[in-house]
Amino acid sequence: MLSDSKTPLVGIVMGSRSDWETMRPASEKLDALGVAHEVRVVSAHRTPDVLFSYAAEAQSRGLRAIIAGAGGAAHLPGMLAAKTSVPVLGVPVQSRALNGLDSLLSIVQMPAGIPVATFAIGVAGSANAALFAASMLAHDHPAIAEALEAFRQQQTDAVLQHDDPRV
Ligand code: RP5
Repeated sequence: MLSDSKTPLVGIVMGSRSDWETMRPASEKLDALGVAHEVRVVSAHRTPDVLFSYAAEAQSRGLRAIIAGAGGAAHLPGMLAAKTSVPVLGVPVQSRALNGLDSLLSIVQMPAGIPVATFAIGVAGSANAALFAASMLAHDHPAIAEALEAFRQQQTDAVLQHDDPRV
């Protein structure tokens, strides 16, 4: 993808290709804000060795945040956080069987000492994880700070310009 061409600052990973529709808004938001990022499927259960090497190399490859989406027995964010001190932002995928409550509880209930910042279930959490990652980077990247401010202003303007819900 386009954003892979520059050294990625953010890694977006997910447990399965089936998580992509949930994680797509994270990638789109980072693209819109000009945040270089990569997107990979990394499964805690089906490719555990890839998970370990991804976490082990994250810091030295320049990643400053990892957005990790997973559903059901959602061990990916927690296991990444166990193996790297790069901040992990967990996104619970809305599972078919239990609507994502299983994912949320799997991700949010981390033991003290291994933090995962946990976001809302589904696409809102995915978009917000990207905005949060951009905020984390803004201090050291003025262009990202500017893009974030512009986004927030546009969002506010859009609400104010259409504040009558009947039209
Ligand atoms: C998790 O299992 C993935 O994150 C996904 O949300 C869920 C189901 O995966 P698939 O069976 O669709 O590959 O590991």
